Amino acid sequence: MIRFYFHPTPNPAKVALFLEEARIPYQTVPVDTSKGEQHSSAFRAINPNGKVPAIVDTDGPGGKEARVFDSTAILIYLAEKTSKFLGKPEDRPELLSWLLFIASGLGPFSGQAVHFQSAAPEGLDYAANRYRREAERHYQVLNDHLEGRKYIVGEFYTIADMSAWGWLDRASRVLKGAQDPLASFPNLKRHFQTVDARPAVARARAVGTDHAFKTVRDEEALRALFPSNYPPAA
Ligand SMILES: N[C@@H](CCC(=O)N[C@@H](CS)C(=O)NCC(=O)O)C(=O)O
Repeated sequence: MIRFYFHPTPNPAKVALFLEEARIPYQTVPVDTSKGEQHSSAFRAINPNGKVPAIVDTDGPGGKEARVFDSTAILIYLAEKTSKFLGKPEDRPELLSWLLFIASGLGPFSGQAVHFQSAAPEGLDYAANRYRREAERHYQVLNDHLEGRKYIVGEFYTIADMSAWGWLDRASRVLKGAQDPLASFPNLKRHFQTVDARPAVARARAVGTDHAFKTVRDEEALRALFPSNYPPAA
């Protein structure tokens, strides 16, 4: 059994998609990040970084319980465990390259673009522009790569496609104000639509909908989500 520590945000969404694609049994454990549940000592024992997603596999290597944190690590772990969505062995160098491109580039720059356009105080134009343009640059790199290709790696749908989907789903927030945010990236748009049409996506979108996550951005939420803005008193 997999325990899946979840909040309805892009990085957990990738893992929800994998679990639904692979049809492996799992139990969703809501972590309400706006209430600060990611900072509890019980959750930090599962992810010392205090972020979602994380999983606990009660049947990990050697039959022992294992924790895995960080969406890309979880995707690789589950793909290897199930031998699913890894593509061909000869495409592994490409798979790892694109997974890490998404994990260290497309994802974080998208996240910071959302933060500086929608959460940070007004007037930080330099930061907002930098992250938005870097997100666009990463979109362009992936768009160029997808020319003439259905999927990111080889001929098969892999965890790289799931990983990209998690963040591309938030393109309207990353490129805030754009009517059709992926219109300038036609290969990326086609790729997103291909993945988004999969039946497992609808199931992944339903994960956690039975839980009332906090949506209000009050003082508690701001302190929970952006603790570096509230350094402890010296
Ligand atoms: N590199 C990590 C990033 C995880 C991350 O930033 N998760 C966000 C949700 S998408 C989160 O937990 N935010 C709450 C917080 O930062 O306190 C991953 O890919 O899993």
